[in-house]
Amino acid sequence: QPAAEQSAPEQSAPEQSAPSSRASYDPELLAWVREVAALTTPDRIVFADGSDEEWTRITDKLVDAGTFTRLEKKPNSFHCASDPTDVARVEDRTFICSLDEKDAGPTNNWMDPAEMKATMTELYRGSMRGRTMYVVPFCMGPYDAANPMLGVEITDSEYVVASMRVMTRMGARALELINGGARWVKALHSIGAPLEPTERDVAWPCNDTKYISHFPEERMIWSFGSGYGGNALLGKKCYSLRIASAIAHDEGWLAEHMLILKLTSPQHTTHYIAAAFPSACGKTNLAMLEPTIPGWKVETLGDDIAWMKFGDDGRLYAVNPEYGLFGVAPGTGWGTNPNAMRTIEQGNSVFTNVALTDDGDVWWEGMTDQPPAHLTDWHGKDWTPESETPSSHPNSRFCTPIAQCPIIADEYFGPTGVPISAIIFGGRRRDTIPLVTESRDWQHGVFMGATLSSETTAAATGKVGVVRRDPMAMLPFIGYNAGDYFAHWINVGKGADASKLPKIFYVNWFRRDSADGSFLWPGFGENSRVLKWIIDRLDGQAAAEQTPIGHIPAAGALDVDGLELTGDALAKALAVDADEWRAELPLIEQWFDTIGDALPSSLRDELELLRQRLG
Ligand code: GTP
Ligand code: SPV
Ligand code: MN
Repeated sequence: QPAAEQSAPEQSAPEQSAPSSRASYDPELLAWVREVAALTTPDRIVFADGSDEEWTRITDKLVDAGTFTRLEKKPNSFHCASDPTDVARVEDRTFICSLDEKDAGPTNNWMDPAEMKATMTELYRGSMRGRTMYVVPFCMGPYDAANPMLGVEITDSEYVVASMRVMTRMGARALELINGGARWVKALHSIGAPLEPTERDVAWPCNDTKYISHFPEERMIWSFGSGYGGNALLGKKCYSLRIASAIAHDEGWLAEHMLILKLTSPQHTTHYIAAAFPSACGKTNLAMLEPTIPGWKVETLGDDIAWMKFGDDGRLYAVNPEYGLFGVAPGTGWGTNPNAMRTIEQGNSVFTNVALTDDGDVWWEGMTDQPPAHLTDWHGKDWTPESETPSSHPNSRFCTPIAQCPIIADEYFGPTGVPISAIIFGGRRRDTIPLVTESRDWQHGVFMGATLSSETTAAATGKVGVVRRDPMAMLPFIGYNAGDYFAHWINVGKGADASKLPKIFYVNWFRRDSADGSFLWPGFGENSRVLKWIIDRLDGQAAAEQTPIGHIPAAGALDVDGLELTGDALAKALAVDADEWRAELPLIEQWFDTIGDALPSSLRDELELLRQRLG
């Protein structure tokens, strides 16, 4: 007897969690659940309903298993330490399995879909033995969107079920929409750690062999071997960026690695801004910024992903498909990001790979000026301020409901999204890139995005601090050919009324003084000064200086009232050094060469124009 038939109804504990009879299930869902169960041979199948009772059951189970430690100091919150080898996205194990290799493009790993399925089928065979298989229906973005973006993740990880409940709209309502005939994405996940009857489980089961595979034509995801966020919470990067970017390309919209914020001036004019920075380069911080300039207000709509579509009025509207925040912990503190601290203080959160305090709270580098005298570090070892290694992994994360953010904008809860006035690209560069630059026009802005460069961070495995091109902060997330992606961006501009398009800017909070290596710009709340200049530019209120790379704030145009900057730090932060930029030209050329034939000729033209302007 097929496993699903045997156990699905009676195992899904609360009665309202699953449809009352099998007949009302979407037939494709039921067939897929049966097929996966037959392959992975779990002991039990549970349909997740997203209820509070289920959360309690799952988190209790994780506490019993030693995976979670319940926090004394934050309500309904948990500490979790992963296996030390399973702490970040694995870009070298991430694949776009398009039918034709050229559709994956030169920036993605590719494998023939049939070959990938054959390989992974053998990995999945029996991979859920001794475990529970959860069927997790979810919706990215509002349920009442014109076309709700549904998915079902099958997983054998309780950590994933708990995290999906925080990060997505998950459970009974999503299942109802699916059973009602809405389209949905299949997302299969196994940690790849079958349990023998006598075997004791480890706190963080995973597998050394990892695959994060995407089948863009089938709108399907297969993930194996990892329990970490971006590898395992398949609604996030896999669906909302890699698969969604392929859908967006087909349908004429944009799925981007962007925060969304609402900015209100002292005169009560409001603007919505979207900003793309690579992983661990400041999106969450900018999204919740507390302005240091009087009278300005920021409200949050999203901190990682934006889906942008044209409205009937010709403007580009952005929606955040996520329901939670999966933020970088280190560096998050009352001084840098008080709104993130207020969000997590309310509880209902999971903290992974941070340190545990002796009184049952979490701590990480940068949370407070003075570290506690004693901690249990993310390896479970004693830690004191004298310890030589950090208490928390540099990519440790808090996972918390976005609705708890004290400055969440009301518009977050609406179905249509918000009209974007400005798009900001940014990277982490110690030199060359000025604090802020305004593009000359849409095409030049796309050139800025397409040539964006940034130092690698701990958000992905591999070397940290290496400068690489990270176009639109999407290098690891474009679900198809990067050249076609650039052409799509150009076309989005061509098809629109130019006066209604967002203006494009490029920022760099991370430029350093070559003399002592310190940051030239204080960042965080002070970034409101840059946002103000950007908004004033849109309204024709701020002065700019033309440079070969675009417009930068004219002398005195950036509001630095009350800001104490040492010496010529501001001038250095804003400087356009022609020699540094001439050194950048061959690197951009090389990058464009790797993109090959699919690169739009207009981007080559932009490079040529830049070369000419630099002289
Ligand atoms: P992902 O969640 O990986 O996509 O990262 P993110 O882009 O949301 O980055 P986040 O805001 O979490 O910031 C990453 C790191 O950069 C943290 O350690 C921050 O403290 C630091 N950071 C953020 N903004 C600034 C800034 O303006 N200046 C400086 N110097 N550091 C910053
Ligand atoms: C990122 O790496 O850009 C993140 C965290 O936002 S993850 O969920 O791992 O993708
Ligand atoms: Mn991210």
